[in-house]
Amino acid sequence: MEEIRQRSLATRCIHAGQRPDPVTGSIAPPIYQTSTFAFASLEQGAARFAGAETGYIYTRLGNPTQAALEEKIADLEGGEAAVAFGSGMAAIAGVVTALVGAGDHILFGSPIYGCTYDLLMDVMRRFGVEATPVDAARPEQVERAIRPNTRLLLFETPSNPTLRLADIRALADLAHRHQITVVVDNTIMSPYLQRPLEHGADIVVHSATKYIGGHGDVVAGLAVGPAEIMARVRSTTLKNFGGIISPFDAWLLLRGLKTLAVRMERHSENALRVARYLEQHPLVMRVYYPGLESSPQYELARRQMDGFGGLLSFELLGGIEAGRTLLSAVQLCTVAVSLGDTDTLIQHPASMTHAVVPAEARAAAGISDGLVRLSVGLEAADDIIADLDQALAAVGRSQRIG
Ligand code: LCS
Repeated sequence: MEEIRQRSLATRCIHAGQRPDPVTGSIAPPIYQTSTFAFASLEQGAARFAGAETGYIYTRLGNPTQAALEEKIADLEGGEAAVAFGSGMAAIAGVVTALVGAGDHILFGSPIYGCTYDLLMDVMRRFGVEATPVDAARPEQVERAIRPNTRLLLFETPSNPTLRLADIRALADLAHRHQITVVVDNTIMSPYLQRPLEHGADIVVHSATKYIGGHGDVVAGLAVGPAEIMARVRSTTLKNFGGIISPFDAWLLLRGLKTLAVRMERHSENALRVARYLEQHPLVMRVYYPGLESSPQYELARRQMDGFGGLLSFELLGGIEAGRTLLSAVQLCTVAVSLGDTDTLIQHPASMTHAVVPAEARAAAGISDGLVRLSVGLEAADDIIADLDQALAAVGRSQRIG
């Protein structure tokens, strides 16, 4: 498939990893909804288990629909190989546990998705692995936190939920000077808007539940990186923890990826309009969106990303009470966690996605109790803005009454 990599990303979203089914000519990939595969002979079964012959054995060890998805995402991220998982957390846990062991140390960018924080600070600790949060936007702080046993640097850029950016190139250069593997969670951008491997990262992970699926109907995860590391992930943690993706969910992601380019362009366009609307609203103190010229990280965003994406967050005047009123007053926006869906979703990180992070750690990461997160969907931007406008008017009325 080398020549497909010469084509533009929008074309590759549609064509990468795809060839007509050799038996029927079906263009859409078949869903190989099977748990196991027949061997032609005892010898063939033994040869497949021994690795002497390639071919499928059992769906936890590999399946053609999963393989088609892995080939496509490896192409889009510009990596050698990929492994698909049953959720973003399975992908993160699968990569982390394949690469570290008792006595090792992990650095991670803060803020980070709540369950990733919990995995690193609680579960990994119980297996003898220490983890330290750092501000990945400050490479000098990251370098100071490196220990002789640091093996992994894991961060999101932009981060969930404050959209803080990290300079992937700068962090990869410094981590590699210390033989540290760099893992970037690219969930909030998708490969259409950012490809961390091009900036020196070693491994990319995704909650494919978000923009890659794109329609809010599947939970899945992906990891992309060097073939040797991905083979290790597949033959250790994927195989033995068993957090695989189902063939049907792999197919849903293949379907979602076909429209990734047009969706990300529309998400970005809508989110920029919403961010500009919120920025001028008297009840909004601060908007976090890397596409605003007023963002302190605007230059880095332009250098590292091909667009600004669909996620933003904001602080309301009046803190948590104002947030409660806003979330009760929206009509078109749905109060729900997750992000990257066609539908606009609004949520309150301190009580929802990041409730598992201790209050002091949330405060240190800049997640205030008044922060509201908005995943801007694909509806008409005017309708999203009109809904926020009427909900903010309700906040204004409640404050005058209060
Ligand atoms: N990484 C990021 C950046 C995420 O936002 C999430 C989920 C995950 C990993 C985990 O992926 P999952 O296992 O859910 O597929 N983020 C969520 C959020 O912000 N709201 O609900 C889930």
